[in-house]
Amino acid sequence: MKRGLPCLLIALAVSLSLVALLPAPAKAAYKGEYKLSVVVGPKFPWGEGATKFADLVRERTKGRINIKVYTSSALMAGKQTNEFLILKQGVADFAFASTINWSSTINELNLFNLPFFFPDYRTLDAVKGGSVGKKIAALLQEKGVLFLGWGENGFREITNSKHAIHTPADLEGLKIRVVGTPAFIDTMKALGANPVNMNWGEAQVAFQQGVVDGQENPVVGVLIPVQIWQFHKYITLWHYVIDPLMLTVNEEVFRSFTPEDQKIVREAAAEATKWQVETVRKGLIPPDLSALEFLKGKGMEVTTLSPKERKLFIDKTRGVYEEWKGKIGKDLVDEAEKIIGSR
Ligand code: X2X
Repeated sequence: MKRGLPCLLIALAVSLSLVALLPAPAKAAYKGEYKLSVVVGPKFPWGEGATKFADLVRERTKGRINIKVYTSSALMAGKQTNEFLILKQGVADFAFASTINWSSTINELNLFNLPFFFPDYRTLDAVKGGSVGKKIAALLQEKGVLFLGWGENGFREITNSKHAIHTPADLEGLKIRVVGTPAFIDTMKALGANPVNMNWGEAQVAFQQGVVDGQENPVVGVLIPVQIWQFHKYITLWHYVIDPLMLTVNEEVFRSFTPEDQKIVREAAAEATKWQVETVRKGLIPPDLSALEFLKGKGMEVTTLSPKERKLFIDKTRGVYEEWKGKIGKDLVDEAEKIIGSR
């Protein structure tokens, strides 16, 4: 028994030294911080969705993947249409991005900029969740960006400080701020407005200073967070364009994660985007129209277009629709048209 102990100690020492000689188990080289880009501020449902995703990932990977959310276009010095490039180049690792801001780089995303194309949430969900959505995800992947989930900014409605808009004639000559994406300029011009393109950061100052007469953005996604009633009294619910968000990651970054962590990232993305879409639609779907009531309570005059009035806008922008259908690719638009049904 007494001779057993030294033998055991020797054996232990030998095995320990062997362990020390073995190479460390393969471990992914993770960064201390992963950057997630968002165009708007942290208090918008869009920014909150990004934070929720980052928190879920950090918590479930026990801090292995530490995502920091960079709001207000901070990673691209305010220039929102550069966001896809900074993600591709690795300046950002993740982005929760609007299709609008990426559409000048990825032409097919102009599908969502087609004027008066998506009539409601049902058709939007069918397009995103079906073959067209898959094609868009594949397109991004071809360019080195992995799609993780659809969020939403919302249907974009027009507000202004001058008068109620019922017909295209009411838009005549109004100076309207739009994102620097060609399809928006074309649509506004076709409607007789005077479009001015501005980055989001400058746009908020322009509303305050009355440099523009109006703008277009979603009610819960943007107009309530920026308290648009302080600057514009009139809003027309015309649903002219939908603004989906895409939660995405640089593919190389994603591949550097272990399979276990990749699964966590995907699940967190599904959860955060589901929550974000629900949040941004709240108060906008009958019978709960509390978001619109809220705007009225703030003194805004809310105009809903009759089908006849809406048709006037559709007719005026038909040329833009056809032109952009050609630019986007007839096949993709045909496929979406089929899913949507009649326009
Ligand atoms: O700039 C806008 O209007 C905004 C915030 O909605 C987008 O980024 C598309």
